[in-house]
Amino acid sequence: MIITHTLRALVAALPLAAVTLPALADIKDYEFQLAQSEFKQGNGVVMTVKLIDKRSGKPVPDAVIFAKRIDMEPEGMATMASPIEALPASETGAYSFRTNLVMEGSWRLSLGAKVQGETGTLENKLILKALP
Ligand SMILES: [Cu+2]
Repeated sequence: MIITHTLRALVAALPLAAVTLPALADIKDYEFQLAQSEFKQGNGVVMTVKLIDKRSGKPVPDAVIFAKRIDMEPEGMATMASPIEALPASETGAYSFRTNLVMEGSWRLSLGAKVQGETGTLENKLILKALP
């Protein structure tokens, strides 16, 4: 009987307990940020982004970047894309890529990622510049 009563009390308390838990993270709490946004135009450009938890400002490691694209959409040339390859991480929460900025001007880096422990997909578009 005591056990039954305890269980009943626990079950009754569950909805309240759920309400008082800290708010769960949302995929919108995360953001990719460019470590640097200006590069010398040319081949072999290495770009680094940091994945930041906006609530804490801390870098987030081990994201799975399943989509990446760089193109000149900001210059009205969305179809002008360049090859882009992932490089090993240089530090925790940092993600690096090598590309060929074949033309001076503004480029758009589009990333799609899964964050460990979060549902949903993070999609960010970052603007960078290729300078002469
Ligand atoms: Cu172009």
